[in-house]
Formats: sequence, structure tokens, C-alpha cells
Amino acid sequence: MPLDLSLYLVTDAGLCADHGLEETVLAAVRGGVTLVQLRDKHASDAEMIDQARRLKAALAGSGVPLIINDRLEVALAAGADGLHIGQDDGDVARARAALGPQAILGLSVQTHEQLARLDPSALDYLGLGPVFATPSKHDHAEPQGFDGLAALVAASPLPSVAIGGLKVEHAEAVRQAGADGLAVISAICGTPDPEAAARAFPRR
Ligand code: TZP
Ligand code: MG
Repeated sequence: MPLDLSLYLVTDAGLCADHGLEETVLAAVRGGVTLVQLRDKHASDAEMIDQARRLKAALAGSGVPLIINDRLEVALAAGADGLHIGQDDGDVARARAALGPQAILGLSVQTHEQLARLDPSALDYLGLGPVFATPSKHDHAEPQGFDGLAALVAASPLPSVAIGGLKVEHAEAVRQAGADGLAVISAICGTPDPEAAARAFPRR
């Protein structure tokens, strides 16, 4: 299955609570989301494994992969399709070795130094940002804007997805910056109609 980064939904337990996590994710997939990342900074590993297994079952047959944020052990235990890690979330080589060659492995990158250091052979894609400041991540790095994003994309050895404060109206600028897609939390989760919110993004 080729990796389609065009519209990447990252979940948030609080923002997805209105319609329920599974229902929000399924609605978003009906609306055109191409990749789902389960992200929960507060759940225990056991809770996250349970959520991941339920989401994985719900997504069966959709062709949309389920990626786990940060926690390698959760990704392994839940049989998820992949893992997304940040700069401080452990070793890329170790994650690749544990997950095997078929799994999707993504890394968040904020700077050119980080780009210069990474081993692209162990990774499938990069998350680049934040493009804008966002209340959805309390400890985010300095916002890049679209010029900073374009510079990171130009230096990236891998497919990339932009993240951070992105809404429908930014899709064209993200495309022009060269990224392969947008990753969003609040533009879909926490909206009154997650399916319509996803559908509003331009197809690629
Ligand atoms: N990483 C960088 S910004 C961000 C993450 C997880 C949050 C993105 O959320 P939103 O609501 O799309 O700005
Ligand atoms: Mg992380």
C-alpha cells in the first residue's frame, strides 16, 4: 500500500471527545483522511493499546493505516501499522528494528540540524513544523511559517507532512511549499461535523 500523506488526522482525546474517538476517526475517513495517528499524552499504555486495537478494527478494510504516537510498545502490542516519534521519543534505528521493514515510521523534525542528522533509510516520512503556533500542542517548537516549511521540505530526503495550526485555507500554501500533505488535529477533531471538515480539504 503506497503511503498517502495527503490528509493526516492526528487524534486528541479531549478534542475528539464530542463524537467519541472511533466515531470521529471513522467520520474523518469517510471525509477523505488518508492516515490516522492515535496520539494521547495522558492515557496509560494499557488504555492506549485498547484504544488502538479498537481503532485498528474500526479501520479494517478502509485502506487507512493506523499510526501510534510516541509509544513503540503500544504500536507493537496493538498491531498498529506504524509509529510516529519526536526528537526525544527514542531511537529511530531501534524502532525500525522492533517494528520490522513493513511498518510505517515517521519522525517529527523542526530544524535543519535535525534533518542533517537523521537516517532516511530507517524512516518513511517526516512531520515538519509547526507551521503556526497552536494550542493543540503545549510545548511546540518555534513556528516556521510557510517559508520555513518550504526550506525544510527542500532539504528533506523523505516525503513530508506539514503540521501546526493548519486549516483548509492553508492547503494550497502547504502544497506550494512542497509538502506531500497536511496533518491536523483541531481542523477535524472538535469540529461539529468531522466528516464535512475532512471533506472540505482539497483532494490531491
Ligand atoms: N505537533 C506539532 S504541532 C501539533 C503537533 C502534534 C499539533 C497540531 O494540532 P492542530 O490543532 O492541527 O494545530
Ligand atoms: Mg512525541
